[in-house]
Amino acid sequence: MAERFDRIWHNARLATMRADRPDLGEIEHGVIATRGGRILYAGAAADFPADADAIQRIDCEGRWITPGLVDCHTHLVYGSNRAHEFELRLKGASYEEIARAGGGIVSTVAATRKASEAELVASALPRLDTLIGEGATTIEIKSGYGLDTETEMRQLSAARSLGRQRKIAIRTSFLGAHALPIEADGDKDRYLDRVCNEMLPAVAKAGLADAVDAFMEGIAFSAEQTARVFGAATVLGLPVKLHADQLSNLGGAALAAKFSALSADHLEHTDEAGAAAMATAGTVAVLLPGAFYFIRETQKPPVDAFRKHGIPMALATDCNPGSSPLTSLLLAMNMGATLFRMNVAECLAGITREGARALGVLDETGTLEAGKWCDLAIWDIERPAELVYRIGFNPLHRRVWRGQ
Ligand code: DI6
Ligand code: FE
Repeated sequence: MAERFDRIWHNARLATMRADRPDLGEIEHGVIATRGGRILYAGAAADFPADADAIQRIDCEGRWITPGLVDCHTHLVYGSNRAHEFELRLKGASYEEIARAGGGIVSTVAATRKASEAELVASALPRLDTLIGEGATTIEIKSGYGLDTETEMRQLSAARSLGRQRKIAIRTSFLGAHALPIEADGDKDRYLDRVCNEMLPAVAKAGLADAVDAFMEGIAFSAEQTARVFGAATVLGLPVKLHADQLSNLGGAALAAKFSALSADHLEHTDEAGAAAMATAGTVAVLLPGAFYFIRETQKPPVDAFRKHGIPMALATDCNPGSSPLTSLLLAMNMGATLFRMNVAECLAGITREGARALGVLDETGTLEAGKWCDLAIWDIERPAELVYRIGFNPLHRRVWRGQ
């Protein structure tokens, strides 16, 4: 008996984003068939039985289908916002000055500590729904606004809860080494003792983190301090990733590579040696043009060096209240193109295949391929470049998560 599919999308144009195909891996006359939430077929209509049986057949009327979008770097869960600091910056204060004056990350920490888990979930939902409204099917969410065991765990637990309240896959990262809490009184090493010996083991034991992140920067933690956190993560079997070389070059890319990090993120100040190390380690470069734009950086990440070394480039929102209050992957692509000169294929791969790679979930999602989850974004567009070219326009027709 011929197999029966749950659903078949036909009369579609596919941007499969397969790594083994050039450009977008386009298929002009395409079909996708799903069963049990997985893609069983994504390819040319000519190679698919015209009379295949399905519970539901959907005529896409020539619309484009891409993989569901992946936002591989967000700080989506936090208390309050920092619009008042934005006003200060408009009067001339810099992001680093505000941070050094006790504002910045630690002001969000104070608000996050005051918020209950239900409040954190409620305030994050509109941001999550905005991402979902553009076709996101997988997003990463970091902690890092608690800086004590209880609040870090509450943030991560809120992130997991978001994944139960919406049809989306959530990957969490523990970012205890994000900033120094006020009560640490300037003693970074003693705070990191707590991160490594208390917070990280508690988070790991509760199964609240899929990865461990750190902020390596003059206003945050040094290479040596970051290495301690990564060492502790490695002992617990958790993969690492790094906020690297965002405001200065402290060798973050190379350190991330040394620990075989899934990704190194930001990278505005990364040099050739850092890029070469990432290439050898297979570390993904996650570019965050929203933060570059919002804090009015001028030094761009070395996209040409990443291309030369064959380093996969992802794009993400970095959604956070201080340096990137951005909830649009479509706008992140436009900025990746306009500010960083990434091409259309790189931008689209950045929020699909390479975002999935940066989260270590490329075998599950990120391209249209048999065996993966059936995560789709169906678009009312004539050509894929429209997704990158428009500013503030959302042509999503339908989003499909795990076949539904
Ligand atoms: N780098 C960033 O851009 C964000 N965190 C980080 O490590 C900023 C977070 C904030 O300002 O609240
Ligand atoms: Fe970030």
